[in-house]
Amino acid sequence: MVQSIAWVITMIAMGAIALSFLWVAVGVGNIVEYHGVVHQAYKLRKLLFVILLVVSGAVSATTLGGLPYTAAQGAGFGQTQVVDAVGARWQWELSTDRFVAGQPVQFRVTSTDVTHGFGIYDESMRLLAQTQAMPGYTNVLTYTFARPGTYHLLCLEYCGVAHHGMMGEFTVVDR
Ligand SMILES: [Cu+2]
Repeated sequence: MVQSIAWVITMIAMGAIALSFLWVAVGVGNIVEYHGVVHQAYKLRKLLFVILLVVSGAVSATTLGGLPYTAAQGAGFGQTQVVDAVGARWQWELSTDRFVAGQPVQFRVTSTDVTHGFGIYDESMRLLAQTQAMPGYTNVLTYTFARPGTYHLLCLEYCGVAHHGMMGEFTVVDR
């Protein structure tokens, strides 16, 4: 749903840019007085700047709350399940691979060699959450699985020849 809205907005914006290029291309032969054009352009620029401020301010204010970070922190029901997740070429190692649905899981993600991308996917291979697995550093990612099932881990950062095979999985059970 959000993706299709973003798609439509992108297409409209790209259409507007294409039209403005077309407008410039068509009018390329017209010779006009410089000062008049500059004055008009500056006025238009001010107007566009105000529109940009209003639109981006409104979009930021209404969408920032939808970031997964906020959701993860707010999902404080039940006991947090803590798991160490270690990436190493080319596999994932989890200290636990069984979690309870509806209770937050705190992934403590790191790597033993190079930087990997720790991506959590559901059964239909939809990306749910991700963070980086970095050597010498632990990233904490909290996610609450709403439904029981088998979830998949994929590496999201190219890490060598067998990167595509760097997969893992875990199970979420009903409480
Ligand atoms: Cu990789």
